[in-house]
This record gives sequence, structure tokens and C-alpha cells, in this order.
Amino acid sequence: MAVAVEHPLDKYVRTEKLPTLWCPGCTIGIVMTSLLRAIDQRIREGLLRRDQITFVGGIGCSARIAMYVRFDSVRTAHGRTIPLATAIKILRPEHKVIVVGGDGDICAIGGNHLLHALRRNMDLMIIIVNNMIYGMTGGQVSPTTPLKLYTTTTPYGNPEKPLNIIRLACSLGANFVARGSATHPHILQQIFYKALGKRGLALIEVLSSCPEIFGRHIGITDPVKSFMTLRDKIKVKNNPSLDESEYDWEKGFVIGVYLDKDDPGYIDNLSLLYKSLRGF
Ligand SMILES: Cc1ncc(C[n+]2csc(CCOP(=O)(O)OP(=O)(O)O)c2C)c(N)n1
Repeated sequence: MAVAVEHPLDKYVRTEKLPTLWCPGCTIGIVMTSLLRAIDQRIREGLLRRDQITFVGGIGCSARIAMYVRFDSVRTAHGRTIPLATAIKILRPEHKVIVVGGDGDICAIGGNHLLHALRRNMDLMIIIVNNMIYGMTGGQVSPTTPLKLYTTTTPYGNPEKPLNIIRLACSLGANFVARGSATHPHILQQIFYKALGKRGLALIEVLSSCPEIFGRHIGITDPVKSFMTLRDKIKVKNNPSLDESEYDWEKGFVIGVYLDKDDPGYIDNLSLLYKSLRGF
């Protein structure tokens, strides 16, 4: 007799959309689960309302998270998540607006929007799932592909210095900047939990392993080996310094919260302005 088993997070998942399009061994599912656990914790603690959460995703494997979660969610063109999320936040300031996408989506084609959201300290939670390539389209080089690594479009090794997302976000004015890794889901959940409570911009870079596409080019296609390779490169630090955010495949990656402040966000400044205009 078949026994129906319900997972405690099923209530937050559009189970009718399963199975996901993610390849076997892909770690995006771990990122989604860690996020749902953090959201669940905040909802259970009465700190967040389920009907006040909105997901915005673009195009790409990671962006699909927005399609699989059972919250208000919207998908838009590749690279255009941040402007849409900004509009939603301005119209519905009580909503926690969560942008989710890949390093290509948010840092390459959407890089311009990222800059301006950061300088505005726009009240969004932006999750960049960094698998270091364009996953969905076959493994092209991305702004976060580490130096010298092989990809579909860098068959002799990547000659470009990669973007350090953490440095960028810390220098432009976000309130909360952290790096997590899919290989450390418990820490990731804690980071998401904190980020969900922030005003202003909370940016979380999540390193993830992609055995099928990234792994194919660097010669690690076994999912477990791919996971362990990334895991071995991760160092966990409490309050790491900006210098420790160095982004280097050989030296590894430090995860942790790099910045946590409480400056007024864009929405605070906007409502002050509205109040002054209306003579409140
Ligand atoms: C305007 C536009 N340009 C290019 C594409 C093709 N495209 C779809 S997904 C993608 C990149 C995906 O990489 P990333 O955003 O890093 O996400 P991942 O799939 O790795 O999670 C590209 C270039 C598109 N759909 N629309």
C-alpha cells in the first residue's frame, strides 16, 4: 500500500510543478530549502506573514526557484528582476520582496540594475546563486567565473579577473552583505533568517556546485565529488573582513556575514519625502 508522505516544507512548494528542471546533483534545491526553512522560522515566530512575501525571478536555472515556491511570485525577462522588484516594493512596501537569480542574470545582463539598487539601499533581499557560469544555456563564462577556469566560451581558460560581489555590495551602500554556500545549508539558513529581518538591501551570494555544466568543463562531473570539491574550498568565519572576501578558486572562499548595518533604506527615505510633500 502506498503511503502518502508529506514533507514539512511542502506547504511552501508548488508540488504540482515537480520534478524540477534541475540536473541530478545540482545544489540549487539546497539553496531553496534553506531559504524556505528560514522563511518558515520567521513565519512561525510571527515576524513575517506568508501573504506579504513576493518572489521575483528572471531566467536561468536558479531563477526557477521563484516558480517552485508557493508564494506570490513573478518571473520576468533575463536580467530585469531588480527593476520589477523595485516597482513592487514601492507599491507594496509592506511586502518582503525576494529577488532570486544566477550570477549571469543578476551580475552580467542585470549588473547595471544591481549597481543602482545597491546605491539606493533598496529594500530588497537579493539572492545570487553563484554557480560560476551561465548554467541554463550551456556553461558560458560569467562575471564570476574564476580566473583560468575552463568554460564553453573559455576553452583555454578564463583570462578575466572575476567580479567580487561582496566587495561591490559593501562599497555601494547595502545594509546587509553575506556569502553562503550550498555546501553549508545550516549556516545558509541562518544567513537567510537574518537577511529576512533587514530593512534596506540585503544581498546574499550563495556559492553552488553545478556538476553537469560547470563540472563538465573542469573535469568534475560526479555530483558528490563536485559537492565535496566546493565544500573543501569553504572556510567559515565570524564577521570576516572585506579582505577575506577574496574570490579565488585556488585559495578558496570565506563564507559569513561581511556587513550588517541598519541605515534607512530607500522606502524610509521615500516615505519621509512623501510626508513632507503632503505636509504631515
Ligand atoms: C535577454 C536574454 N538574453 C539571453 C538569454 C539567454 N539566457 C537564458 S538563461 C541565461 C544565463 C543563465 O545563467 P545564470 O543567470 O547564471 O543562471 P543559471 O542558469 O546558471 O542558474 C541566458 C544567457 C535570455 N533568455 N534573454
